[in-house]
Amino acid sequence: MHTDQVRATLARQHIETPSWAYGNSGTRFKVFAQQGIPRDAYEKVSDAATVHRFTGVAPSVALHVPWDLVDDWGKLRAHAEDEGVSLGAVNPNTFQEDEYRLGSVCNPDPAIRRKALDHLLECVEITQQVGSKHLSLWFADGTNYPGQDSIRERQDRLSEALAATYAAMPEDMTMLVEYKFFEPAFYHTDLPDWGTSLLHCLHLGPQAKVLVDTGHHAPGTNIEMIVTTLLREGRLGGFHFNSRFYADDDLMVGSADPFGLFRIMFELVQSDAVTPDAGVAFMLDQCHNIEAKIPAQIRSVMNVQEATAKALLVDLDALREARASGDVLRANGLLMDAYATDVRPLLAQVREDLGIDPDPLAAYAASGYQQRIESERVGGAAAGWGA
Ligand code: PSV
Ligand code: MN
Ligand code: MN
Repeated sequence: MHTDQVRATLARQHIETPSWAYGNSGTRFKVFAQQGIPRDAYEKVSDAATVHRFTGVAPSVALHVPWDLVDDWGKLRAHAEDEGVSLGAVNPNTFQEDEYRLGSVCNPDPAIRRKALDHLLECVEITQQVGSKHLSLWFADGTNYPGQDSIRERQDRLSEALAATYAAMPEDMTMLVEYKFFEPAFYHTDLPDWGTSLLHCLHLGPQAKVLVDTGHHAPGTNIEMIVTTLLREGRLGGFHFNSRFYADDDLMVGSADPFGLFRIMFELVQSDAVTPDAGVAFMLDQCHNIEAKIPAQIRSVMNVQEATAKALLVDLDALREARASGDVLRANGLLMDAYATDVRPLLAQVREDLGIDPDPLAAYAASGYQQRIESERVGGAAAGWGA
């Protein structure tokens, strides 16, 4: 692609940040409190808007309910608009109450399943009230021991809950169905992989799509293969970007395996799916346990941009020729050449095109925002986990 086109494409990218990245977080060993942490959903939205102001490509923020519960969703929406962002995917939470010990929508107890379904239906309403088009589902359901429950009946229960939720959605809403191969359940997870998610989505209808969280695969999984398979079926709903070394680490995307991120982006480029019009939602799903949160989100957005820029620079015409002639080394070399390109000057130009500072991290550091929130906000909230 010509550099001008690459610049224009990068300027149109849309990377959504998660409200939970701005709250205090940690591991099951310790939640570390930082200074200046948002005290409510309004302040989380303000922090997300700050990330957008310095990157130019993060114009929406995902919500988690009830972590982000407010009295008036319209008011939160207006606040977001005032801050120059919109409210994005709504993530229901069916994993943090005692009743959910044996699962939520797959629980053997019909009353608990009903409670979980009611929450999903409430979130369909909230999604409309906040002006979002994405309901994003992840379930902590599964079992710890063989024999604990019927895997098959749990699939039936899951299918029933998804169908009832889907039926309540307006036509312009997309249900994103996320999978994860383990944790918090350790023997089996009810939605462990893309295939199971896809089967449920196919059963539901065209408004149900698979969400690929890059941290939710076994080591060595070829994620870009999954991405392309779903793109071919028109069922790739979006991403939760993050990095992992060992488990669901939720580290900054592009930190552990920038080449893996590039390979995913290259598949998206070949399917023309990196800009919002392609209907694939780019979202971050990260927690910053020990690093400063707003700069970490800015860095993550930049990492996604860098991987995208490199993928856009692959010479597709030359690649087609190399592939057709069976020139394996040249084909691979074309990819590696693009990957080895320093795209930071190009991205600095993109930022100038967008009218923002070419160095987002330095500009944020110089802005005084961090000092202001640290002096103004006392008693910031935990992101949700370990609260
Ligand atoms: C838990 O694994 C998780 O990280 C999932 O990826 C969800 O998307 C996220 O939490 C928010 O519920
Ligand atoms: Mn996720
Ligand atoms: Mn996760």
